[in-house]
Amino acid sequence: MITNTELQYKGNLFPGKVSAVQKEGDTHSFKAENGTILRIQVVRDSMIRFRYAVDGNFEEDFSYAISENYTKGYNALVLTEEKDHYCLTTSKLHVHVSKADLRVGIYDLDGKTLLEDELGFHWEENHEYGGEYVKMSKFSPEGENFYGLGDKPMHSNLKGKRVENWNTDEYAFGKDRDPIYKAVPFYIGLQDGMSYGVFFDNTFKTHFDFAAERRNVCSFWADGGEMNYYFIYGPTMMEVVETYTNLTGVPELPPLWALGYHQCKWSYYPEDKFVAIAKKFRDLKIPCDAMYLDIDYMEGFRCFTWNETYFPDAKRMVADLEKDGFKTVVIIDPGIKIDPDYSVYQEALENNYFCKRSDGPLMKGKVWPGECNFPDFTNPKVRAWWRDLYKELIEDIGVSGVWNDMNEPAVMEIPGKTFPLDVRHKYDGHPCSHRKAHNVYGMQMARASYEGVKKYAYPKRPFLITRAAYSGTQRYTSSWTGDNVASWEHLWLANIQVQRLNLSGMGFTGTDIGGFAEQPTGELYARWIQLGVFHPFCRTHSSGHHGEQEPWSFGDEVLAIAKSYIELRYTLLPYLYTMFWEYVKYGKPMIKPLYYVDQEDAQTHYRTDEFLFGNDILVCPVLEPNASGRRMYIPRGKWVNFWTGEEVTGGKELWVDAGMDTIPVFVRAGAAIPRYPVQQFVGEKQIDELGLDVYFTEGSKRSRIYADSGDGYDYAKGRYSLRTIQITGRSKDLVISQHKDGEYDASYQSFKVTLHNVPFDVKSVYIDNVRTEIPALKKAQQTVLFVDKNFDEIHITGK
Ligand code: MIG
Repeated sequence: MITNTELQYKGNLFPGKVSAVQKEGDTHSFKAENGTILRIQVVRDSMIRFRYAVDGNFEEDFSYAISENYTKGYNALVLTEEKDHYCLTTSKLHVHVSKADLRVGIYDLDGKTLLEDELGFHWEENHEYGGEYVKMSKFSPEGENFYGLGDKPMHSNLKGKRVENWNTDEYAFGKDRDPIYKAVPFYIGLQDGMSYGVFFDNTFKTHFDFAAERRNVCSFWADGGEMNYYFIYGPTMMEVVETYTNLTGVPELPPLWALGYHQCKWSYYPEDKFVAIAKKFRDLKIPCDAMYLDIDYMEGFRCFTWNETYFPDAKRMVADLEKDGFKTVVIIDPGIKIDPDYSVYQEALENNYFCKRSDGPLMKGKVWPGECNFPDFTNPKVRAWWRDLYKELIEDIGVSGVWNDMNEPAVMEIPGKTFPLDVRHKYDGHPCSHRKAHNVYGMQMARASYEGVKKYAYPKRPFLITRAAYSGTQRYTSSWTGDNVASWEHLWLANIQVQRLNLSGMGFTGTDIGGFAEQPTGELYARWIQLGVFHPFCRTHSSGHHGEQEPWSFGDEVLAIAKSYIELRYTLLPYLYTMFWEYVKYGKPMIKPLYYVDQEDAQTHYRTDEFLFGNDILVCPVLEPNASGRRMYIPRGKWVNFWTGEEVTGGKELWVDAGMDTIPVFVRAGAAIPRYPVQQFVGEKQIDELGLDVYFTEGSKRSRIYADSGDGYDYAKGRYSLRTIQITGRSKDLVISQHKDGEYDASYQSFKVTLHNVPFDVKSVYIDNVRTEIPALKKAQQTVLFVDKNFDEIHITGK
């Protein structure tokens, strides 16, 4: 393939002059003289879809990425004809199509350029497989920055990089290694205070060049399929990410326990070892909600079996653990052992569920069980069968969650470490080769698993985790970043990858805390868990043969640190649950990089380390050994050091003290942060009182608190509670008001309100207009009030 877009005359083909325009509903078709058709669909005023067919024949419109529930509809759509171009106008955008060559330009209503074709759409015929390499190039102005693209383990800002998407099992991947496990062909451009997104919904191997090859050109192309992309206008990155997430979907709310701490290692067998690890959590009073079984729990690595020597009575064990507050999560891989006596193998074989090579033989490859065949998860019948295989694990044995691994798919001893490209797939009625299905294989496996866990856990909520993914996989499962390494550089990467995945719609994500390969020093483990408790998914995991990796494996100092940070996470569960709800409801990323938080501040554009956890907690991990603190950038606005109470004004870089037991954390002035007591697991205690940490601000700010029963589906019938807390501060008074919505009545009856950084000595407190006596309240000292949870307004005045 000619990847060098500059070589336009060496085999690249281009559309010709526009000869006809046609309108059908929300879509305009521009037909060129040489037969190329461009279809422009206005999905929303701010989201335009572009599809090209070189010979006028479009594929049937089908996508695994797009959610069934995305928002469609526009306020305006007008076509006008100018001298040298056509212009489509919505209430947010102008789209120009050049009459001479079908090139596209997108502008805001003031005429400001958002994104213009350079060579625009072009293609090269693929003589080996048929079809085309479809290509697109855009001008990229000086100073443009690029973000997004899923799990790329490299600097947040992709400017100057060329990357590709092809799900790959990349054990111990390093910085800048590409591609790795996930394929998210979505990027965000940021120029001149304006953000837009491009989602190239093409499951073939896709490539992106962010002004790497040529300074002022950004290009993307695919090894096959259609040039089919969505342009998403901001102008804020928040709108871009929310729109992309709405388009590709969100998960359902997870069970609350899934937001607790999880412990995993590739060596937790047999039963007494597994159970002893769990027991040690309780003995040491380190909160933990989930314990994982890796591949050794199976009989010879056969999916849906148990090794009865190691686990003689799985049902009893799972029930015992459950009594002690632990959920059991088990791994399931795609490779099915070739074994005529194994029922899963027999069923798949009899029903023709395995993938085949193009000439007919079954796709065969070695994985942990030895030689395997592989279900074709792009066949809906296979997915239904796979779903039902979970009955025993979930309904009978009582397993609560499923971990899908090796689903890139990964195969040993085959060049390329995956299926050969000729392997055939059903692709839900659009039969194709592995070239097209590769990047969705893992997603469709996770989807089938999700349907199984959901069906058999009902009315409880399902929990899943996957390694491979394509855009939209977040609808079914959480994910982790794969086989990282116990190194400081990987801690830096872990932070970036979770931020990046959050901007790529895949928010429920974490890393193997401490590193999967090799062994962390105690200090590295401590620094990693300090970061990991601020990731939506929080699990320690490591390979079997690199030494122990539990919170207590590194001596007392590290144990105390790990315990206190896991406890901190448990106290923040109501805050974390609320941010998850905002993700599900609005598509808001839970983790927000600084360039997302304040795109107009150019200081943020190359920042990698600082991020917001939810809306109001600023976190910046320490990424070096022997540090007593670090410099970090504080975004604009007023912030309070979580540990010291010191107030800082942002818009600058600061030194922040952070000895080994401290990670820099700041809370936004005006925030109201709900807090739970420490529990050893979700549901251990009845919550009698909800903590509410209120941080004074001059002016006004709102926070939300979402709650429901934390599992099950009652919330869908209105049994949730949504509180909006508004803080309004002036020099001598502070008003905390509450708006309530929903029918869920939490167990707690009162709030324990802690006031932080109130700048005056308190004279009086009125709760719903009734004066309340508070013992001697002084400025700077934390004031604590106990208030009925249904209060409407607390009014505090100063002397
Ligand atoms: O080839 O199941 O990324 O988390 O512990 C290794 C064993 C297979 C890779 C996963 C890792 C898991 C391991 N798996």
